[in-house]
Order: sequence, then C-alpha cells, then structure tokens
Amino acid sequence: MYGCAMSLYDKIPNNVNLSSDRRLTRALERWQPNYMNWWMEMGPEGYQAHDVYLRTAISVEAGGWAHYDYVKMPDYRWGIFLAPPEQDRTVGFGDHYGDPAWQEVPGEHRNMLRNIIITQGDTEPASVEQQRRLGKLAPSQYDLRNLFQVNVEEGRHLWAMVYLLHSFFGRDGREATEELLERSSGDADKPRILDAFNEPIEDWLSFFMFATFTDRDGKYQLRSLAESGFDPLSRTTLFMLTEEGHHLFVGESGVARVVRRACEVLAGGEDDPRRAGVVDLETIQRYVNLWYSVSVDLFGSEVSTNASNYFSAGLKGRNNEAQYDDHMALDGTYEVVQDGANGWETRHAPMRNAMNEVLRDSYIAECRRVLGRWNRVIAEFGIPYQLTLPDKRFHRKIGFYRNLHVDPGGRRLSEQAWLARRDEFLPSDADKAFVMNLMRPVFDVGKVANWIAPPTHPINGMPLDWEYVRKED
Ligand code: BYC
Ligand code: FE
Ligand code: FE
Repeated sequence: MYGCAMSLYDKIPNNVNLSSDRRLTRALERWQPNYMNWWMEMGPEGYQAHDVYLRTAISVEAGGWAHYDYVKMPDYRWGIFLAPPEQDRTVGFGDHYGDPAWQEVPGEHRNMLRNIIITQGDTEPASVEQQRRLGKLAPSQYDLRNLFQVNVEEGRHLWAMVYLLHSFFGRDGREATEELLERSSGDADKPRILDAFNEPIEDWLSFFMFATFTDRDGKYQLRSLAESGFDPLSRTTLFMLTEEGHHLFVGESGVARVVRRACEVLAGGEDDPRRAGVVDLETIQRYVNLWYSVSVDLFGSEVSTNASNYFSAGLKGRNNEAQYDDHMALDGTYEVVQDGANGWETRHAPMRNAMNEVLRDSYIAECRRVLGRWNRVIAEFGIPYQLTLPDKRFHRKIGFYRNLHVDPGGRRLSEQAWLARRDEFLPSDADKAFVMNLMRPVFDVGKVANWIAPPTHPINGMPLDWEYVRKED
C-alpha cells in the first residue's frame, strides 16, 4: 500500500497553488490512497516494479514541461496542471456569449457541468483497466514503454477531473471521485459510463486501433471542452491535449507498422500473410470497422437535447469554435440522415441540437486523413488494396441508427443478411483467435515481434535499441 509520508503538495507537481489550499489538499490526501489501491489492482499487470523510461509533466512552460527518466509506475508523479490563464477571457459561444468566463461554477448549470466532468473522468481509468493485461504480450520494449506512458497519462487525466470535482463541487463532487474508482470496465454491475470503455482490449492490434480511434474521440471531446466558459475546465483540458498527441501517435504508427509488415510479406510473394505469421489487410480492415464504429458512438445522438443544453449554457463548444462565424447557433440547421419509408432521408436539425453530429463530422474528417496515411504505406509497395472508413451508420449502438443493420458502405441490410455477413465486416472469433495467437511477448532490447514492423520514431531521441523498460536489479 502506498501511504503519503511526504506532504501531498510536495508529491504532486502542480501549478494550482496546492500548498496554500488546505481544504483541497486534505481532500486529495484522502483520495490518493484509494487511487493507489486502484492503480495497483486495476493498473498494468506484472510491471509495477519495473523501471520504465517515462515522460513526466513537471510544468506547463512551452517546450519545458516534459521530463524523461526511469520511474516505477507507482512512483509516477501524477501532477495537476492547468494551461496558463488567458487575460480577460470571455465565454465564446451560447447564451452567455461575450460574458466574462467563469472562475467558479455557475450555479444554474452546476449539474450539467458535473455530469460532463464525471463522464470525461470515467473514461480515463476505464482505458487503463481495458489495457491492463497488454504488457505481458508486448511486441517490443519500445511498445511496452509507450503503453505505460499512455497508461500513466490517462491516470493523470483522471487526476485532472478529480481536481475539478474536489475543488469546485463540494460533497457530491467528493462522492463522484470515489465512484470513479468503483465503476470498472466491463463490470456486469458497475460498468464504465460509455460503451467503448467496456469493450475488451485483449491484443495489441486492438490497442493500436483504440489509441487511433478512441483516443481521437478524446481529442475532439477535450477540444470542445477546452472552449468551455468554465475557465478551470478549459485550462485543464487544454493541458491534457498536449499529452493526447502522443497517444494518437502510438495508435497511428502502431497500425501503420502492422500494415507495413503485411505489405512486406505480400510483396515478398506470399499471398496469405497469415501463413507468415502476419496479420492480413482484410483482418486489419475488420479491426478498423470495429474500433471506428464504437468510437463514432461516443459522440452521442445525432440530435440531442443534452448537446443543445451544453452549448446554450456555454459549457461545451465545438472543435475550434473560432473557425465558426456564428457563436450563438440559434438560426442555422445541420443535415442529419434518418431512415425513412423510402430509405435514407436527409433532414435539417436545429444547429444547437446537432452539436454532437457537428463534432462527430470533424472527427470523421480527421480519421479519413489517418486512413489516407495508412494507404500510402500500402501504395509504397504497389499493392492494389485500400483501407476504407466504414459509413458512419455502420454498427451503431447509440443514436438514429442503433437498431438498424447497415453494411460498411452504408446500405441497409435485413437482419438475416447482417447475420450471414457479419464476419465479413467485423473481427470474427477466428480472426481474434488468430491475432491473439501472434501475441508472444518480445522483451529483448532492440528486438521486435514478427507480426509488426520495427518502430521508426525514437522516444526522446533515444535509439530504438534503448532499454526502455528494465527489471529492478
Ligand atoms: N455509451 O443526448 P445523448 C477520452 C448516453 S474519450 C453509453 O445522445 P449526449 C479517452 C448519454 O450519456 C472522451 N451511453 O448524448 C479516450 C445520455 O445519458 P443520460 C470522453 C451513451 O449527452 C481514450 C444518453 O445516452 N469525454 O477522453 O449529448 C482513452 C442520451 O445522450 C453514449 C466525453 O465524452 C455511449 N457511447 O452526449 C482515455 C465528454 N453516448 O445523460 C480517455 C463528456 C451517449 O440521459 N461527455 N450516451 O443518462 C459528453 O459530452 C456527452 O456525455 C457525450 C454524450 C458526448 C458522451
Ligand atoms: Fe485521457
Ligand atoms: Fe489518451
């Protein structure tokens, strides 16, 4: 068990003046041991005593915030950082447009704000839980280290939301922080709030897909919260975004390396990469279909009263609100497609109610660019195959399309046709078993598993055969 011999504000790097806030310090001191128990029980399995070459956030100064060193994960200093304040910041959208940004919780919007912070906070530990068994199957030390970097930063993101709940919400905020450690990914009684965070992540291809598509939902949700009129939420999410970049890199480059390996084998004359112990492009496509579709669900319903209320209240904006001319969004409409008597029918939803769809569409545009970069790898080898992003109506569990069967091209299917063709679209049990069977850990310095190409981007300028993770002497 990890106690707190040192005073907490020495242990927690922060720029929120923790040492002068006794009430907050006491609240965090009570919560911290529960967090450590959770980390030891639900965090990365089998590597808590290893030294890992990790980056720690120690300040928010541009360029200078990242500090690299070997640390044991339980000793990681989960800090509390807010991006620097912007002078005279005002609410950037909604009914309070132009008012001074709030430094305290606006009373009338308290419950909505709390729910947003809880939902955001819930995803962070959930992802750590989902990924807890991957260490034992890592394809290289480099990848192992990246997994743990992502895990400790998701832990820090939880701290960021817990800071807000403790600091600004009193008793029910405190209770919410306990519940964040009680719910658990995939649990039958107390699951995580959002569906994608209850999906199992058992193999590294799934992890790379998750970091590409699900962490990217994180990026877009955080960007919309960075627009918030509640300044502490804006500033904390802005800083979280600086860490998110690496998570997205881990995902995209990970998948790119799996794609590259498949192409190398195909280009070498083998027509079935599986015979060479490598994932085939068709299977990679099915993993894309799965993780993209569960991540697309994370934006909520196409037409949503919640989304309209969040926007009106000035709590949650759009991605890069500054790119829009009209920050009231009272008049405009947005196109949404619904299934009707004659197939898909386009209708125009009031703009404020369509905010989930607006954000989802900006996310989709970025996902399309990622696929384009993966396809460039395939094109390099002259292989006539392209990965595609499925239609956004494919395999949905939330919103307009939730009870419909839709193929990746966006065509409605009968239930019978869906059942007959499901394994063409989504990873089958056989696919998962094949991928799982490739997951043999490689821990030798500089070595990489056969199913994935070597990494190309060193961490902090260290060579690729650097000892990124080492066992305690
Ligand atoms: N699963 O009006 P609706 C990240 C619920 S990821 C289950 O459609 P709303 C990360 C919804 O809660 C970013 N339930 O939705 C990534 C509502 O329930 P209540 C996380 C869902 O509220 C990787 C009901 O359905 N941050 O950081 O407009 C690793 C009707 O809701 C789902 C956020 O999400 C679902 N997929 O929008 C680590 C930001 N979708 O209230 C971390 C905060 C909807 O009726 N969250 N429901 O009981 C929000 O802004 C919104 O809650 C949502 C949903 C965008 C998620
Ligand atoms: Fe996060
Ligand atoms: Fe992340």
